[in-house]
Amino acid sequence: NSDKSYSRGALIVLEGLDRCGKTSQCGRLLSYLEELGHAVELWRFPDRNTGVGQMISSYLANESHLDDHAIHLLFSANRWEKRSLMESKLRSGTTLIIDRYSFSGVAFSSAKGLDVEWCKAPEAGLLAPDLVVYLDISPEKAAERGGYGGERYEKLEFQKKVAQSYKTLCDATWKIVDATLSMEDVEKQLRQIVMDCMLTCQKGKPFSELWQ
Ligand code: 2DT
Repeated sequence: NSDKSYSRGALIVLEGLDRCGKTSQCGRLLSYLEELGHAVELWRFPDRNTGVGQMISSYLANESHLDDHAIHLLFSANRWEKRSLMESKLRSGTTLIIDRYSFSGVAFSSAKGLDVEWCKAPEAGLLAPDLVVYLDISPEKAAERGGYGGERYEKLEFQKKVAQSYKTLCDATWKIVDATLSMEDVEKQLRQIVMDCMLTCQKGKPFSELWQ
């Protein structure tokens, strides 16, 4: 039993507002860990490649309309369809870097006015991350970076609400990194935090599930 969890991979989640630099940092982290010879994969949610993911993608592109509850459950289903693969990867020693997870699910849907507890319920039983890094930037600063695409949620007024929702979700276990620092400084901090977490997991930290 303890043998199995020995040297398992780490489940690392990056969260933050649109334009916080999350996706670039995920890519940089992936290259760094690969160069060090670690088994590592970069995943993202929504995973637009599955059937459910395609429904989500067309919703985000404003090509379809769905009830707020219905789309929330699709985002959750999109994580559930990857759950068993996620667990087997981690058990086999692969570290997963995940660009958005259940916290995005709850932050974005509750920003629309859905009840937080209702939003959390379908996430219960998914694997809990070993590390959540929040790349912290104000919605105003993020908007100044430009490059909001045309997707449904990429508007300053809505991002302000999402920022509030993230604040209520954030707990003492989250690592907050100042996303307004230079790319290099953010990267440096991220590497340190991630290496610490990977070491803990290698030593046999048990898996746990959302949502406690
Ligand atoms: P990107 O593909 O640009 O990251 O944005 N979202 C994401 C939700 O509303 N619920 C979720 O569960 C997840 C994972 C955040 C996708 C958009 O979808 C939002 C931005």
